[in-house]
Amino acid sequence: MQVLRLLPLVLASLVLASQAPLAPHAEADAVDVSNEPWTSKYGAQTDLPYSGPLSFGHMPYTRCLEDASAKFDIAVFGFPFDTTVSYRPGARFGPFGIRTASRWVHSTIYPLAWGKSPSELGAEIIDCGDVPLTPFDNEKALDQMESAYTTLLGRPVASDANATTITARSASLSLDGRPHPAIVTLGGDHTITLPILRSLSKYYGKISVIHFDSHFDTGRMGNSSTKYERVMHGSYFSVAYEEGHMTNNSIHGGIRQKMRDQSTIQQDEEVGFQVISAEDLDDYGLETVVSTIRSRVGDGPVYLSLDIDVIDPAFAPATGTPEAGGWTVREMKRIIRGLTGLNFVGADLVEVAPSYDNADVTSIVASDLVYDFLVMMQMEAPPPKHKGPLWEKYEKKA
Ligand SMILES: [Mn+2]
Repeated sequence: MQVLRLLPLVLASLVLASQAPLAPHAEADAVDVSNEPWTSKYGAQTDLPYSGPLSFGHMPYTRCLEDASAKFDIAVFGFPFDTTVSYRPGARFGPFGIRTASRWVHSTIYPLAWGKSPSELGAEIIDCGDVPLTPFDNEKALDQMESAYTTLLGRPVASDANATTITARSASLSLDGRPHPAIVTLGGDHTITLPILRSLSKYYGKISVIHFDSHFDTGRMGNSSTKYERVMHGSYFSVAYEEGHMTNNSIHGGIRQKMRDQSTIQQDEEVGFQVISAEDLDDYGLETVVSTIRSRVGDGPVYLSLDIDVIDPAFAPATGTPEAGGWTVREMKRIIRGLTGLNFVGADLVEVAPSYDNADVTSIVASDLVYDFLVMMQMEAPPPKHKGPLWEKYEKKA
């Protein structure tokens, strides 16, 4: 048996030995590629939008937990975790799905609405890869997420404290007065926000949360629950609040879940939230929604958490607990633009479960919203309106 098992290795070494005199590639350093057929004719081996290794928006990819050589001000970080969901599983494939769709949102190009791309606003942004989270033990996985997040938060930033909006903001808000990287996390089910808030509060104290979701996520599990049954993707905010990581100034947007009774709202208020419902956007308009969110969270450290199910399932069906009657992608993007300039210290986009998708539509939406986060977190104020013929006619002052 032993011999049979070793046979392929023996054969391979025989092949290698017989080729040894013919293998000049040990001297690859000496090869001048400029004279080779490809480079002399076509130049660099560039990646096309649909080719190359998988990183968010074609940004540099480093496994940051094991390699501290690449410095960054903002990191994209994957938490492939979905073992605390109440309905459809599959969000462990969210980081993969979002990165795959992000091939088209290259970080060096920009839309009219922003006028700037993520990579031209000063901050060094890289994709730090995914955290290898156990799918077999939630207590351990939560600790792995907190350890990984705290590791990146503790890394020195790439830019001087005053050189970029993101580092200046971090230095002014952090308890130690030093700038710390901002992390945009790709979920994962929504429970990932709990270890993130545990980690952030160590660096910034209590955090106010802007939470876009069709669900409150401030539920409480019953008294017969075990310690880790209490932590699931509809209860983690209550756990985070009770542990002291959150202020009393958090706010939800896009809520439309069905409730049993008013105790849901009461419990929600007890852990520091106000509610902007999905329909409030129709009744009060975009500007009022934005100004209400801005004044609610104020000047302290703010965390942005977006469950893709805040978007109507017509646009984002691939998620664990879809709810009809949500915001459009364009409405969501405009609200996010309106929040520019708040003191964001981190953000996540969660609950993308690509196996329920059609034509990658949900992952495309998610990757575009992450792109928006990367611009929004770097700018000081919402971008002005597009100055086209409509602006000329209706807004331009004589
Ligand atoms: Mn939700």
